[in-house]
Amino acid sequence: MPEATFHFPSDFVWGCATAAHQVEGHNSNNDWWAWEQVEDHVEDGRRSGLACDWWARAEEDLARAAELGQTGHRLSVEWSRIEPAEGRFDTAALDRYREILRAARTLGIEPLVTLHHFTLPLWLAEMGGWEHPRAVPLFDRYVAHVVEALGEFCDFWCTINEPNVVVSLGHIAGIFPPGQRGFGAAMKAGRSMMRAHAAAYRRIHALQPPARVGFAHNMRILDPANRRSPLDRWAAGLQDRFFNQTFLTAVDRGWWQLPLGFGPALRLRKTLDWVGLNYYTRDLVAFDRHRPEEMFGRRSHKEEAELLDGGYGEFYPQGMGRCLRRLAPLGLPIYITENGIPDDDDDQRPRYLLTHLYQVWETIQHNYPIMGYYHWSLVDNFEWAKGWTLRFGLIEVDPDSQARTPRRSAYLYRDICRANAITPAMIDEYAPELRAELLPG
Ligand code: IFM
Repeated sequence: MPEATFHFPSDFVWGCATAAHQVEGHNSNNDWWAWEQVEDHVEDGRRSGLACDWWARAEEDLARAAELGQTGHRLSVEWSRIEPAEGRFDTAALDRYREILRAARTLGIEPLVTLHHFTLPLWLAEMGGWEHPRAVPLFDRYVAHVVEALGEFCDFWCTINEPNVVVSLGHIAGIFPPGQRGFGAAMKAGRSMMRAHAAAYRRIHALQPPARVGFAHNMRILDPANRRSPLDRWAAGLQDRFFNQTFLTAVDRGWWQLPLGFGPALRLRKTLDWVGLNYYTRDLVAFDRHRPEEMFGRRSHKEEAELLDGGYGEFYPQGMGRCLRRLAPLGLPIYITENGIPDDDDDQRPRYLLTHLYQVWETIQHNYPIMGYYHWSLVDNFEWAKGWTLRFGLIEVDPDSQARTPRRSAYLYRDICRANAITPAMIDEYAPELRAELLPG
């Protein structure tokens, strides 16, 4: 009997994801650039600097992606370049994005454009960022300019990347700008981001009726450290509801539902054509009454668990399937808008790719509408508060020399994209230790 080959649907999109501030270089007019200049804000003390020099060389890396068999690319546009001062729009910046998107199309790559990926223009950050009462109309106006300028090359939009991460790390943990530590402001910022999402959704459809608009939601598996402990289950449930559910409930039901109760109804329903999943890892949560600021939960991992580099979490492919199944009741097409691993020496990534994509394939067999997969990331890039310590690229980048070296998993991913399948030969070549798990019998 021939061995199983795991085929994906014929119109499945294969690509990678990047974000403007992490790859473009010299985005010096936003809140992240200002944040990086302060000692101790970035782990290795290094800054985004020239990043991957995409403002000059995006096309070169997109050509590499096309050679590697990719048919889609998720990138973001930088608000602070497009609107460097309130109400002043820079047509040269928009023209540069037009050039990049045109090049992607010419290479056979369909762009998915994110309108906000973590960074705010400095002028808006100085006014109070997402908490400012005019943040939503200002975002709406910026989105209108982008769609008018780029709509010729793009009708596939992601409004906001990971609002739950912005709120958790920027407004509660204080390790991303604006560096706050408190729930009140966090809830206000989160609500404002979801209202901005809804305004953008409506604006884009008004300007470009056939557009497909969604947002990218980061989901992390948060399981109780001890399933038999009611307190661990309670703390894990609380963290899970806040991180994984609040923002989904907002767009699904229109409720801004706080972790311990209900918030106001917002006009958010029916503002998604698709939903994006950014999945990476899992944590275990134990009750800790000394951590009210972390919803009484302490994160850990099992001693025997395989961990990812730099304390990024646990190698946990089943989480991909669990998150996809959790998104299914929304009844929307699902794209995996990010999934990847920090792995400088590429010793885990081939296995990570194969096991996570196997989960995607398996979920598709149950008729879940999963339409595409964007690996994070095409190239190593500036990893926010972790600086250059975490390397997520299929292609290694030396930020000093700008030299590119594809890692072995770039070729594995190429083979998967070209075959639109995972084959036994790929498993044998790139991760033979998975044979028993993926090809039993
Ligand atoms: O690099 C980030 C990206 O900007 C948002 N999602 C998670 C990635 C890896 O940490």
